[in-house]
Amino acid sequence: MARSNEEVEALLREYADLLLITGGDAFRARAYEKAARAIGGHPVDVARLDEKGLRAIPNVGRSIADKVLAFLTTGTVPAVEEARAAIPAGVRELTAIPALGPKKAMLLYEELRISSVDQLADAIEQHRLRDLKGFGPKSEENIAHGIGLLRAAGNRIPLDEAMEVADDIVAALSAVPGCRRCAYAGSLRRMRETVGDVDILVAAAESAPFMEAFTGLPFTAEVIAHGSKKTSIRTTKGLQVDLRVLPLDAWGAGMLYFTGSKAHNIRVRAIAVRHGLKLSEYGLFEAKSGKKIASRSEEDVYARLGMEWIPPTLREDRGEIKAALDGSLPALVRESDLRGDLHTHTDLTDGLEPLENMIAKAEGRGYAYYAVTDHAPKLYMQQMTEEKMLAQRKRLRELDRGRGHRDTRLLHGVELNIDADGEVDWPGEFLEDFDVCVASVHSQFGQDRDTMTRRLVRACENPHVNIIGHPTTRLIGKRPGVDADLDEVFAACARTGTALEINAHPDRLDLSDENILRAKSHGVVFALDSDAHSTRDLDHMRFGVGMAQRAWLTTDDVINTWSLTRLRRFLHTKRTGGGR
Ligand code: DGT
Ligand code: CA
Ligand code: CA
Ligand code: ZN
Repeated sequence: MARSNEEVEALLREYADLLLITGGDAFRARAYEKAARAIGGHPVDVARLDEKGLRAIPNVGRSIADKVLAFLTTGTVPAVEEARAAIPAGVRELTAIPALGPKKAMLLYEELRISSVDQLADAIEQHRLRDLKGFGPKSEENIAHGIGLLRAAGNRIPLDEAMEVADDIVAALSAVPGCRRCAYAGSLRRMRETVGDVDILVAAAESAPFMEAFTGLPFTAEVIAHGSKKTSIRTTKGLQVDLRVLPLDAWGAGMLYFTGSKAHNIRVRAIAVRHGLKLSEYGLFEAKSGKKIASRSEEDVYARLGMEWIPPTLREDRGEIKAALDGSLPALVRESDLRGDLHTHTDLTDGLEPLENMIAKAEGRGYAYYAVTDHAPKLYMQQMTEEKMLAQRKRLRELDRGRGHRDTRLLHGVELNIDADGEVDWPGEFLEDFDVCVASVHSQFGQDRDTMTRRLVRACENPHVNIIGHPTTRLIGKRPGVDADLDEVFAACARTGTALEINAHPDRLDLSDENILRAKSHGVVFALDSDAHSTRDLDHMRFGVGMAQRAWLTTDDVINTWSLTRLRRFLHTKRTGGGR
């Protein structure tokens, strides 16, 4: 399983943070961070590797490999334990606040004995930070804003983390004898971008064996409530999971009820009432006689209310009930509809794996085409040059030529940087030889609304820019989206034939479902991209598909579900001034 890679990644990241907090060598800390990223994205389970195998991972040297081995064999690493002992846990917690680096966190602890987010919020309220060296009224304001963001994310968990836990639990409970059905419901089944708690349903005659198995799971840290109908636990990562066991005959009604959303349920129930019926988690009943009419499957229940079955991603009371009654639900885009990925990286810039690995994985996903879009030079850390780009293109064209006609066609692209004025890295003469150009904001996120709007519109007006990457640049729970008049940007995209990205990385999910809906109303089309930096990241697509479905998108709206011929025509039309 990939879990040990993740554990090692978390450990090395923690160590890097601890090094920085204690004022250690920044270069060394960065080395640990790079190794953490490489191991987190490594396709092979590190628990299966020896010292040599570990050191073959990029950015993993001897001393790091030794620590990883110690961790995998003994569960602890002395150097990490020492660093942990030197710093109160709360100080590291402070570094989770956007706008607060490790050095400042340590200073706050040393000078003011602040070791929790709550204490820090109090200190800001009392203006106790502004007199510290390196702080001022402005930094108080920034940190207060960061605390607000952290708290707004609340205890909600990113979609991918919740999904992983849920998949594991469903697998474990499905193996318990007597299990007739097992699935997750709730906001996770609806693919909301964050999840409050995970809701699992089991259909079985007896509940006790499932409740036992559930509370005995290896990552169950705490049992919150233990009953025969419902049991709740908290995982070691702090996520709450509710398990409900119901009779097989009530499976459909139970799934419908616990999938929600609450607003959807309320509307469905109102329709039941109009038919003289009563709907609960146990089934659909005649109000007068109490006779059961439907309960076994969701399809049955919806059908008896005169509706088509409604995909869970639509169940947000955004018009889906009316559409289901009219028989006009959209044919939602599915992951299997995707014919390619138009935004991916390799180790030529900040990706973790070479071109060949990324392509092999793309083939494995059955793509008809695959674009490599490494970073352009204005992201200075990546040290891109025209020569490197051209060398990559040459290599990619060779690989593409040496292939059969059923293989994935390779496209050479680039991820440009939209600078403060809306210009991009290279002039048109250089850009016109790329198959596809993504352009994204990677700097100066804090520009005022007018400037940011003009900046994005300008990028859309560039005839070589095909796709605006992660359009708002938000990081869920960490960084808000940029301030811009999005309606104006969306209108510019529609006018110029520029696609907007639905970035499927679970930290981004950018555009969000609501913004996709708004953009669609302007007539925009979308590119659903992984923005992969490793082969594993290519599988993030499912989360982007969730957002697209929540926004009612069909294959007509998503350019990378189109045939290569249609896609090329779309890309070409803008360049030749066709617009739309
Ligand atoms: P979350 O956990 O905050 O991400 O969101 P949900 O939607 O998973 O909410 P949760 O876990 O509280 O409840 C799961 C589903 O159960 C919810 O989507 C709809 C249903 N449900 C819960 N409480 C009520 C209620 O009071 N009325 C109705 N109609 N449905 C409810
Ligand atoms: Ca839930
Ligand atoms: Ca729940
Ligand atoms: Zn990218």
